[in-house]
Amino acid sequence: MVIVPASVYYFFTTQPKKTCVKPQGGYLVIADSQGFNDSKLHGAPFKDWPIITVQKGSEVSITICNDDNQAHGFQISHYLDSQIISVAPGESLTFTFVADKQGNFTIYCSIFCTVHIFMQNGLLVVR
Ligand SMILES: [Cu+2]
Repeated sequence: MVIVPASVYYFFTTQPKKTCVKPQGGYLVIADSQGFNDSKLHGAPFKDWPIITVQKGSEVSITICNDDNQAHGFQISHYLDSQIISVAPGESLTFTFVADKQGNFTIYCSIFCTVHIFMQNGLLVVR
């Protein structure tokens, strides 16, 4: 059973990766051996990547696609950290929430994986 955090009002179960597309007006995060959206190549863990910037009060849709051969967690502090969310290899997950709190929130993989260090410094910036 998936427990939906209060601020997340659409939360779809994982689907085969074929369905993995950028949500309209939203954001696509690819998890693979290079981290989240090639975060390893963008200086992780010393630099934040990916960085998703949104306006406070806006509706934010994120699809996380797991292109790796191992499961990855996907959490956003405050917004999505009340449960362990994991996406199996070859699956994707889409969720939508209202960015109701201003600030910087860490996007991170929350389960053990071999590229964990490259998946700890994503950033959601709510302005
Ligand atoms: Cu991971």
